[in-house]
Amino acid sequence: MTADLRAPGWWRDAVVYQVYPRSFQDSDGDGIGDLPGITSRLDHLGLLGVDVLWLSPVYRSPMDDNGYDISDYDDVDPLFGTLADLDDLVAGCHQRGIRLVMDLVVNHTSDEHAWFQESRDPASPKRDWYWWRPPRDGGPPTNWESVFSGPAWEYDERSGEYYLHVFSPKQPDLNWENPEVREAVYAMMRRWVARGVDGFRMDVINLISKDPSLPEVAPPPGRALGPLQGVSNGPRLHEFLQEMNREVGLTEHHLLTVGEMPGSTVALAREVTDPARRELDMVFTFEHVGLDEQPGEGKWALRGLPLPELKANLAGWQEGLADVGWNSLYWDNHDQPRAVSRFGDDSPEHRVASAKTLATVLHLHRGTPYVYQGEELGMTNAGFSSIEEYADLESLNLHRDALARGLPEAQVMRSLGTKGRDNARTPMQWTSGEHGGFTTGTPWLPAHANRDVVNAEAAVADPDSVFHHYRRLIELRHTEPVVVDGRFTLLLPDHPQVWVFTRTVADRVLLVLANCSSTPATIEVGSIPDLTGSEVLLPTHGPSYDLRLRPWESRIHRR
Ligand code: TEU
Repeated sequence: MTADLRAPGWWRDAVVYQVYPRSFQDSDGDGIGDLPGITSRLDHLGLLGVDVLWLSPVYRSPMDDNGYDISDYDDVDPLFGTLADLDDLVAGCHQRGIRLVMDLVVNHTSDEHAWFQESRDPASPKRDWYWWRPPRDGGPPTNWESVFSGPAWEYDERSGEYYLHVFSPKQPDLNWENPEVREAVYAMMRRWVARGVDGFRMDVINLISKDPSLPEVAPPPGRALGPLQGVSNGPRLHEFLQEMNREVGLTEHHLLTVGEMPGSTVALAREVTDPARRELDMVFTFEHVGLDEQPGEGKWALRGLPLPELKANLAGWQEGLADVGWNSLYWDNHDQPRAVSRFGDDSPEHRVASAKTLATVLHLHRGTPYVYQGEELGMTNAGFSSIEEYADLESLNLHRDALARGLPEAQVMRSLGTKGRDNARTPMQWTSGEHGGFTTGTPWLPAHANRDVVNAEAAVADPDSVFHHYRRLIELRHTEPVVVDGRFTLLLPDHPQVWVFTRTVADRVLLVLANCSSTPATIEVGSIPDLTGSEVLLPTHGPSYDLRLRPWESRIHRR
């Protein structure tokens, strides 16, 4: 555990663990995870050695989007517990030296939030808190599409106007052009800081500034307009982030800030995370999780992912943020499929080694790594075969709309099985028992059948498990400064199977060798630095200096 977690830049050698409350641990038998459940499992995080817990939303919510639609920012939803339960969780974390980061969803509220309820009245002083616009040619004001299918505008009978919702109609977008909106958000954030939280993960934060002229966005030829075009990275983004930082005291209080920024580039991230500008500490890029889709066709248009493209993408971010700014590192979260099923090989033969190797590669990059619950066990995609098994509104809407457009159901189910968000949301697998020990009731999503093999109890008991590999990687970050600071250099960029790179500070060098494929791979002698005299760390297949790597074999050489 790092010594002083609230010193400036403390998050540089930290590892963050994301908890999706609905799926982590149920304590009252209603089949839905809750805050007392999370608190009861904190020893798991302590054993893993993580420094920060990022808590996905637990605020009051109608749960249209599982809590990313907030109706009261100052209260906990009864489904998850009470404010007192949240205080207990914060205290339980702090006792273990773990910091707690809240999810902050302020691009939009729920349509059931009091602000929006008032805003529905055209005469209300809060009318301008959201994006209300008259119809254009009898239809929506612009051709913008919602991320969750259909137009991004919803018609309101009462006023005869439309309101903007980039996500579901139950998630109206706040109008950040209005200074009262911004002050209300900052005041709420200050209340959470006063309550003892250690930072914020900011949901789609680059969407808070939109082009107020609401430009028409032309659909790319031959396909529907993609979501997020015209609504992100607006002209006042930096101004709003700097104002938020100043008004809440984000830098001053050494709070961790990570902004989710779909559609951001290295150049934008470099500006946003430049400490001198006082905006955010780091951002979540979407570039590497978009490489397995047909370019420009959206997340459901599947495509194989050539390893050189993935390596080049991460290397580009490493280089772009080498001198200024900071990276966040992730494979997984509650919106993405499981890493081992997506980038690895989740077959019984290769699951363990591929989960370890993916972890080694990610955690040895420069930046702050994020571990999504269950990733440390090598949990796999849900394996659903019928639409009835899905719960996520994005998946259900897609299924309905794609079938209506005439897409073959088999193709739609393949897309959902590969990319659907419920893949990451099945209950955490604690034991091999009923529902994986997640609940004594009926879980809101079924626990995966592979819980008899993939579960925390078995993983903790087995020193060769994926869990202990993650634990050692986290320990290595805390004890080996090169992991935190070392300059990154990608080697063999075009090799289709192996991921090889070095991290260097002065004469201290770490060389990472990883076969990211399910067949043996060979590295040519002379194409990488000499391994003689190096010490082998965290090998997946036992210490070795051989340049023929077994499927998913990886190791770190230290000199
Ligand atoms: O996600 C924003 C986002 O753009 C994507 O992750 C998106 O949900 C996904 O790619 C859809 O295909 C954030 C949250 O992480 C997500 O859970 C919420 O649904 C969304 O914002 C709205 O709050």
